[in-house]
Amino acid sequence: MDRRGFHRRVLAGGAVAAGTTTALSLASAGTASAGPDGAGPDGAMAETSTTAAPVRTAPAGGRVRHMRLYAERLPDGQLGYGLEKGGAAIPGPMIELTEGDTLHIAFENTLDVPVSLHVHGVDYDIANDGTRFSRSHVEPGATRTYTWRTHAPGRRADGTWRPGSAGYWHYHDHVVGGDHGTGGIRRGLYGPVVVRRAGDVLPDKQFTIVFNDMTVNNRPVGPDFRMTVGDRVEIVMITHGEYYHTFHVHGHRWADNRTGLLSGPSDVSRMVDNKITGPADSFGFQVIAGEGVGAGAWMYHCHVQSHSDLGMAGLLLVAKPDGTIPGYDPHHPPAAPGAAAPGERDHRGH
Ligand SMILES: [Cu+2]
Repeated sequence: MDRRGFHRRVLAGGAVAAGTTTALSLASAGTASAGPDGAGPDGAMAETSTTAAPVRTAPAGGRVRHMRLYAERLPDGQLGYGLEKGGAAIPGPMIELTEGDTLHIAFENTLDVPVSLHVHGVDYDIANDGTRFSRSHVEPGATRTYTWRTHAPGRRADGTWRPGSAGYWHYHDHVVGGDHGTGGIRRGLYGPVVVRRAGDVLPDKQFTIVFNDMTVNNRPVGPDFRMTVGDRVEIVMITHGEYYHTFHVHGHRWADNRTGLLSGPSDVSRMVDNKITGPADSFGFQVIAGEGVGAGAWMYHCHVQSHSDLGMAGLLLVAKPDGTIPGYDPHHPPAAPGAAAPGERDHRGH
């Protein structure tokens, strides 16, 4: 394949982002509540933050939810998961839960080969594993309901603690092209899962970035993502394929822990802006777009130099409230206002 360089991103297509996430939100719009621990006094972030309103937080878990999911062939021959027929994308839809939730997924295989749905991080029994070895795959034309459960941290009888399900996880095929789903993953059958703890801070916008072999979201050049200064932006980062990478973001950094956020001034989590990641790893974090640094075309990329040179790079297009991006010379027309791209979720309507 012709690996085009970053400067030729103009060929990536008219849409700004491919990887902006279509989504199923089970955490839906949370309820407003007090700010997170460690939030500064009013005005502490006034220089760049427009998020004066209290943060929204994840509601209590314990719900039983149902959804439909489809495996489909995309027009370009790649494969994708989608929430409706004709709606598949790469990455697949973001699935959000709160610890304690149960999710039943009626999964229909519209492909001409067997496919499955295998998830990381949450609770499932062997009948919901999504592999041939447990006969939990789905034949062409068939539908199977997978059940995922989640739980909050709890004390075991021996006094030790069982961790909760909260985390940035992912799902993928485990059947296409072999018993490990290597062909399915390579062609795009993967997507993000976010399990929150009740009370976790909810983002305004979400972006999913998947390093899959030498592509980003199965595109030879990384997609661009649009946001506005002050947006609370969540990035879910997943890696698949054959290689190790490092995920780097310009101008922003995060805590290398479960949420990417500090719990307070005494939280000793290490702050990073570059994180090594290998096949099937996933992590996520939230940043305030442009906080302390302002609007701009902020790069994200793999920091293995040959990988970024070959196209594993894109832009966080952080606009001023008036929509302008200082210093940005677009190589292609911006997407229509409000147009979301695969991998993006917008909770604020801009
Ligand atoms: Cu890389």
